[in-house]
Amino acid sequence: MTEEFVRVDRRPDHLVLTLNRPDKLNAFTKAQHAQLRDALAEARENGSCRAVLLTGAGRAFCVGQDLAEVDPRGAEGPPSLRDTLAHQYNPLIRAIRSLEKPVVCAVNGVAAGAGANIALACDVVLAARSAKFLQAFDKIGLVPDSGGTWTLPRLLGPSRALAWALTGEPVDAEQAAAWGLVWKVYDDEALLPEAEKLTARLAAGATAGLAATKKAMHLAMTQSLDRQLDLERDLQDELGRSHDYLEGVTAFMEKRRPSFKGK
Ligand code: T3D
Repeated sequence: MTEEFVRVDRRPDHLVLTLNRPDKLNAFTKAQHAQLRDALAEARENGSCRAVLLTGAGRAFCVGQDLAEVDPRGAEGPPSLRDTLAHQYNPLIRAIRSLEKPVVCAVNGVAAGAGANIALACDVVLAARSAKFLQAFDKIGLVPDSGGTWTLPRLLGPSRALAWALTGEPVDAEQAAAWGLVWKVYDDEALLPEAEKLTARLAAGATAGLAATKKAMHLAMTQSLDRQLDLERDLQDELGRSHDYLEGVTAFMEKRRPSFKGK
């Protein structure tokens, strides 16, 4: 039987994906990457899935690359990190960013290296009070990857982002929230129930509107106000003809809760 390095729990309208190599703090291997890619493809293709929750099993969220798998001391010399990024980390970040459904990340413990930057690529990041974030790339002579050099200056500003990456200092959950890296911090035992609640709420939302919001916010990082105003006009034009817009306005007028279909 194939080992389950990513546990997939299928709820009626969302998926809960749990990185599942707790004895190695959920460090990424090729096999774990492949399973996460498959799970995200399922999330993309399955119309009844309207949100995703990503978390980790055990005391860590994820400590990035499994360094034993890419050990440069092996007989064949250093592995091609170009290939690792091109075939594993970059497609993963692109899959999270381009998914037209909200991705919630529940950072249940330490998030290091690519593990930190994968968490920060998600749409809503929640953290356990005991969680900590560290870039860790400085310790092994690499550059922050998994989108870190793009995401961190945007989230933190260039000065703080650079100092964090250069020093490799851990940032605890409260500090991460104060810096705007995470949305909310919960006591450890409350994190998963709260993350499940939020994911279910998002899954019941107006999915097309949420997807358009995600797209617009990401594009805003690289576009002028003029282009962004045009984009908002175009998205609103399309969404204004959707079932969920009609339902949302009707529910408001009728003073009841809307029943969105995600269309
Ligand atoms: O392919 C490429 O390299 C390019 C892509 C790079 C992407 C990256 O993510 S590079 C960054 C890789 N990550 C790291 O450098 C983090 C390394 N880990 C640590 O610094 C520490 O483990 C932590 C500070 C995160 C946590 O420390 P602590 O004391 O809580 O736990 P620990 O005792 O160090 O680790 C527990 C176990 O997990 C241990 O295994 P053992 O000895 O009990 O069998 C440890 O070896 C293992 N582990 C932790 N991190 C990794 C790992 N095993 C493989 N790879 C790891 N990254």
